[in-house]
Amino acid sequence: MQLEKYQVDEHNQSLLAEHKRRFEFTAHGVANIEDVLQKLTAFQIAIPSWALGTGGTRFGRFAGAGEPRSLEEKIEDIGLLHALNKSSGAISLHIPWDIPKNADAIKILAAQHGIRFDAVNSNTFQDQKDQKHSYKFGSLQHVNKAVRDQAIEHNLEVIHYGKALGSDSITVWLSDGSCFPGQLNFRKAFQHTLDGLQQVYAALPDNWKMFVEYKAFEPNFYSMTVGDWGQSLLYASKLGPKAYTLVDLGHHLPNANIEQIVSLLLMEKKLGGFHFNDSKYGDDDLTVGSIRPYQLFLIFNELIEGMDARGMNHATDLGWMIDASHNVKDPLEDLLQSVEAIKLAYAQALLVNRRELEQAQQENDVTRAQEILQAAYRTDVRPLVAEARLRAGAALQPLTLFRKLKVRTELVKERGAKTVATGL
Ligand SMILES: [Mn+2]
Repeated sequence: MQLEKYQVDEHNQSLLAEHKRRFEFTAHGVANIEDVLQKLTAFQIAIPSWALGTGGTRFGRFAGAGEPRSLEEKIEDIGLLHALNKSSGAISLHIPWDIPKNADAIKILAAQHGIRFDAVNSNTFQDQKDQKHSYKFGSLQHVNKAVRDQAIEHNLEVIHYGKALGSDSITVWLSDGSCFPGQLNFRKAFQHTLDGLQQVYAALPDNWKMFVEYKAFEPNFYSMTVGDWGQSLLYASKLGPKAYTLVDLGHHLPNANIEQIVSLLLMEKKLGGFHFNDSKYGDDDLTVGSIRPYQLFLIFNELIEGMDARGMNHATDLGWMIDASHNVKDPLEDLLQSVEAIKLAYAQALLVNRRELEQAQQENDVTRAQEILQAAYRTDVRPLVAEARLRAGAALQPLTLFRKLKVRTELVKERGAKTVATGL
């Protein structure tokens, strides 16, 4: 299914008068409105190839209908999202779930939808069919060199596919760790992992980045070999200037101050990218902004503060990706909601009066500092995000249009009701 421009135009026309009223009301109070709109338009969020089908838990998976059956159909799905919101112009691929059989053809297809290839992701947390050695006891940390070599070889293969598609970064997330005290020699596990990452790093093309993603627990529950931002930073620092820490919002212990982590990583020039999702308990992979929207705003507040301090381009200097799993909602609807939540938090953070906040901090005026942040957070920025979409040729209300056009029904007609996408 492909969205036609006239369908978007008709939708926008029907909502235009009401939108204009709302936009003018909000825009009135924003001094740098054109700058804000320009930044919102430029800001694109990569959609993970593994999140276009229904996810599952370790207890079960209840597949949806009309799920994409191939990489081509996944790109088609992201093309639909991008046509609706003009904010999802990138895809993040997981190898080996989505190996491009014909890279040139895939590249052309993606370009037709205005989509580029963001970070490629390796997978040494599962055993693949016909794989010689098992990752049951880890991959790069493994006590057996043959297992480590196999994991390194896989990462090199991922870089190979990424190069063919025009990607410029690899995300390495390791499930390595231990479930019981005594199982692992922490120091040796770290050293093996570092050695493996160094070999992968050595194979990076000049313009590539390597993202080292950390996670506090799961699937290992006693120790994780890349368990927190300190360990990730340690690896990234030892690896070199092309290696960065990747922050996944769901990969912390409860109540971690993620905005502070972000601030300090930016200061150290070691924040590379982001995996957006939301959670109540752990790595819940829920819709972005569905549980803790204020935290998301505070994170964006630090991102903007830190990026501006270093003169970074908000849209291009960090990797912005969603990493979520959709177990009860339509994945495409969930992704539309997630992208919207990210842009709302970004827009709110762009409204923070930084000069006044700095002054309040200098004067230890705690009340004023809180008021400044919450004034931005409590602004209804939905009309600003909608206006940026309108100017980019997207729908004023992507989700409304998605439902009005019965996109999922169309996809079920094309693909069938019993399709299961590869992925989580
Ligand atoms: Mn992640």
